[in-house]
Amino acid sequence: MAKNITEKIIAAHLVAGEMTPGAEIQLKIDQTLTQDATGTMAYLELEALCAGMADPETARVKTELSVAYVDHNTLQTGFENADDHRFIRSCAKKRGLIFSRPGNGICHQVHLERFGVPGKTLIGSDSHTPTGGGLGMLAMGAGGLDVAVAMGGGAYCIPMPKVILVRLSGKLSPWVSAKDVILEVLRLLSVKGGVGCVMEYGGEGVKTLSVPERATITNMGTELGATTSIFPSDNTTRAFLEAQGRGGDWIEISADENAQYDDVVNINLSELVPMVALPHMPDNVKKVREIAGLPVNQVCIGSCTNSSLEDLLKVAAILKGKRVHENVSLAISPGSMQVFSMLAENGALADIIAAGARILECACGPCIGMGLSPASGAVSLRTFNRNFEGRSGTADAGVYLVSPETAAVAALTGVVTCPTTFGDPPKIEQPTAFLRNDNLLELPASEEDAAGVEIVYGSNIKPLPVTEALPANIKATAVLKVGDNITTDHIMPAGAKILPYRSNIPFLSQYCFAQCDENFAKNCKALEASFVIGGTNYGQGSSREHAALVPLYLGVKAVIVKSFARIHKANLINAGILPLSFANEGDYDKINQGDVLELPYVRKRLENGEALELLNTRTGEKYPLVTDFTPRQRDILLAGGLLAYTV
Ligand code: MIC
Ligand code: SF4
Repeated sequence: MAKNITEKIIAAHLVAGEMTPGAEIQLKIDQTLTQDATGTMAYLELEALCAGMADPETARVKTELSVAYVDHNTLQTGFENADDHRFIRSCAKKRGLIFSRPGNGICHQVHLERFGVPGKTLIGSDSHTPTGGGLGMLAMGAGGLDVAVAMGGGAYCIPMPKVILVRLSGKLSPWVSAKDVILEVLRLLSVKGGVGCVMEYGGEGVKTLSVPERATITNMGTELGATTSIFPSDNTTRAFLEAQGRGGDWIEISADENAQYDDVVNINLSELVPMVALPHMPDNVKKVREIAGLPVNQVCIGSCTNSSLEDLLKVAAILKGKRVHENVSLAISPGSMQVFSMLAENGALADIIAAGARILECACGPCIGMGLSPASGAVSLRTFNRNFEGRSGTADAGVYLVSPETAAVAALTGVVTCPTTFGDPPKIEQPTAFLRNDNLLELPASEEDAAGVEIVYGSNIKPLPVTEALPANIKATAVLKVGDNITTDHIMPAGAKILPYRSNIPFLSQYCFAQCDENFAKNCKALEASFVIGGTNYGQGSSREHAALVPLYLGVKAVIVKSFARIHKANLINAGILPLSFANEGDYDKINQGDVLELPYVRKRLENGEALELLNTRTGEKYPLVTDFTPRQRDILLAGGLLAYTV
């Protein structure tokens, strides 16, 4: 039978399950990646798994390749980050992973350059892992514990996705770029339009896009809620890998001629114009010209979406010989050491500096609120992928997501400007050979030496929260009721003040849901058990499992919502928190914050595969719940989480 690309890669990695949309499938994982903000937790979990093995001292990762990156917590304002990095480094050395040192770049950019392989599966403890789809990989974001299990050789379980074909025709006009393509897809489909789906790109337009452009699109496919996004692997992919000195990794992958799709979205690249996502959601998309003239205070160029050499060469060409507007602060973070070195070697960096840009290190930086928080009420144009309220570190700043071209032009004019009105577009050449310098990559200890490597824990690393087997009944208070599209940034914020404590759940817990209710942590602590009530697409955004582990620590027993985002639902199950959804969405309206709710006979009902119901003790009403757990998920929940189930 004719297959699309997604089906081909899934079929080649299927360990168990049926390839019917919605049914659970188990996939063999070839590669994993972690970053430091989720990595400390993932390696604590890996260590817990290793402790349960026959010889914990010599246990090694079982994947073809696993890389531990440090790119998020690079502001070392205290000992915490440096200690955590030392811990991750020691785990990498002992367990057989490559360690990418701080300064080497953002995990997704470096992985694309140095490690991604068409046709392979990759999971990463970061939601933008689908960047690898630009090379034709099946690359997915996951919680840290799922990544730890995959490192240990375990399969990765997901619901079999639907596959949506995004058929590209035509060719991008001058000044229009890959970011405008994905912003258009977001405008069409919204931040929940991709839930349960893989976005597979095809059509004649594909060959007009370079690998970094494709990677911009697959990276930000995450904002659709998609399981992942993927491009074919073709001659353009081959040329990119050859230029990276990795031509041997190339294989061709394309969809069969009569491949079937669950849906089709048609995009004519020739018709696109520069686009912008307005505050505070990536799908709040308009044409740049509709907001032209808006004064801009800050421009940030970088992040895993738009920090490739190609992006920054364009930016340098736009800035060359000009001066950043006096009202604008322009900051640029190259995506990797490769990009940074090449900009330096060919003189583009000098053009950027001369124009008045602030150069940041190769890291996530302002994208995750690590510095560069805008002034109060400021307008910040960013080439990033998320503009959630408060994520920049300034609650009332307006963050607008744009292409590097639109960002660079605004940095010069001081107002939002449609770049098509700015004159000749930048012309750049694709390199035929990238500069390769692996000085900041560390190889693991050999198998013989590994036993002698000591794992170094710092005092900021606190034990994982304790879980318990699912009780017979649960009675708890609806401690918080929130609306639609709640992000994991709402549940567990990031930013410079909090990120250093990613391995310290008790400390983090003070900030849980602070943006929605500043008393959340206090209220939870005063209760024995609590529930959170939410709307649709609950838990979208970051893959951080802290958004499950912290509520677990605070005594949240179940999250009851209209619908979930995929990774967060998996993280809740892994943490042993029940993720439940209303069978009738209208029942959401019948619950007030503060109501005492009950899940009667929850354990027995789950064991027997019976439907669950929620009793509201204030009104006596009973609300039926969707109980669509697979037998594996059920067993994990009964055991009190994935660690308890596995070890
Ligand atoms: C993000 O962009 O929100 C992050 C920070 O990269 C997260 C991971 C994290 O919270 O550490 C993500 O996207 O998964
Ligand atoms: Fe880093 Fe931002 Fe990319 Fe997340 S979205 S990995 S914080 S650059």
